[in-house]
Amino acid sequence: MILDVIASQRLDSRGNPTVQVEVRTAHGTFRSLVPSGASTGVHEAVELRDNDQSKYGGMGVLKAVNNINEIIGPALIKEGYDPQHDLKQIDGFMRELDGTPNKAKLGANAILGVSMACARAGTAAANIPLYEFLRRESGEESPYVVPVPFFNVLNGGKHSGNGMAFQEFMIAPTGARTIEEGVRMASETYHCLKGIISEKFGAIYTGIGDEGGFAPPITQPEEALDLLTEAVAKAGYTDKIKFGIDPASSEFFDSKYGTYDLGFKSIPEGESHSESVRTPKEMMDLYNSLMEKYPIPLLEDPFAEDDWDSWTKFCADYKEELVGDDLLVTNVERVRMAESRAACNAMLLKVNQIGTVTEAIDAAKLAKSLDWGVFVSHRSGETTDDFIADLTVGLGTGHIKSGAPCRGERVAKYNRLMDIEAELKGSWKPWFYAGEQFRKPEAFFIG
Ligand code: 2PG
Ligand code: MG
Repeated sequence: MILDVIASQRLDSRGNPTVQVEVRTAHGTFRSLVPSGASTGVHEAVELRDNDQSKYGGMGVLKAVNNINEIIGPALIKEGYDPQHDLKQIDGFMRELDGTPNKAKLGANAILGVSMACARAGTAAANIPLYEFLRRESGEESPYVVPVPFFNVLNGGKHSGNGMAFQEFMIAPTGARTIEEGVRMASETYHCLKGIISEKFGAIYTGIGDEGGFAPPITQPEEALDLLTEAVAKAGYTDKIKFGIDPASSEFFDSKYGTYDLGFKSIPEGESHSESVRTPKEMMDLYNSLMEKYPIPLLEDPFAEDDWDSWTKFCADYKEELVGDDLLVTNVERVRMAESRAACNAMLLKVNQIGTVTEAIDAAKLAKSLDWGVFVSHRSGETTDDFIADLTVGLGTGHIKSGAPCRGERVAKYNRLMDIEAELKGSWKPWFYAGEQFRKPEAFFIG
């Protein structure tokens, strides 16, 4: 039984307000903190902001906080839900209470905070770890999978101030045997990268972007991948660390002309675009040439959220993992649309894109049933809440991205994953580190 629900306004990793929720039951008080994106998809559930310019530049979340304290909390307590068994009903009830298709009335940031805190309350009542609770919620039965972490070590796009259009260049220790080893490999590579950047561009360029990655003065994807190649070699992990890219291309798509502007961060004054405008065909050629030259088993959002034709064309003979983020927004309806158009072969999972834990689980289950990969993700505006680490293990998705191996809100997730791995090691439970099988970890076990 829920005894109390208390929401407060706190800060996220960008220094913007976010929602904190505390749910009290007979088993204790359970807290959640809600993340927030910068390169948000237009089809995402609505994050309610106060728009009161006199406070926090309009970014306050007191409306969402009040919606919890005055509407959601009292209604949930009255219904008498039991978080241990009723998480799906709790989420469904909040959805109905909101009444809009995108949680615009009460705010997805309000609803998600309550949903996450209720999951933790249910976990405590069941006296099991959170990943175990979420595993039960999702009906997962295969062996436990410790995911491959994808570390975003070079930040561009909306996440940094350099001229790089592509948002994320990630390193993935697929050749590690455990996540503990993978984290060490990534951390060592990260420090090698810092040294290389310092040498090439000067120490002033070792400052970091929103997700803890470096943001040196580069503009071309090849420059980024060459830096990564050099850092990986210097650390001694060639062939053991692979790369992932998230251009987050919705951010530089011009829907009027159907083109992509790779110079969108440095458009000359008075102009509407830079000199680096590319057609979808040119983007496809660019991606294909990068794939040929570097080990890149994962590409996310290479095309904009509604540029369906390009997705479909590119996916047709694409062998690696093609992840839909803005395209799918963790929404079962968008996943079905993408399936019918054969637009991608993996789903990015961000809990705040859809706004409840059980809807995110449903989207992951649907994606898995289509034989797609599922890639769990943080947001660029994060908190120290490590919920998604447990979610990844609970769902057995095989991979997660949580930024660089640096900054408290990023490493909170990696540290929690190492705790989970240590716990699994000391248990009777069958488990493995996803490694090269991060796309479809079940295949590892089936053989
Ligand atoms: C993304 C994310 C997370 P944001 O595009 O995948 O890395 O960025 O949270 O800004 O949408
Ligand atoms: Mg993305």
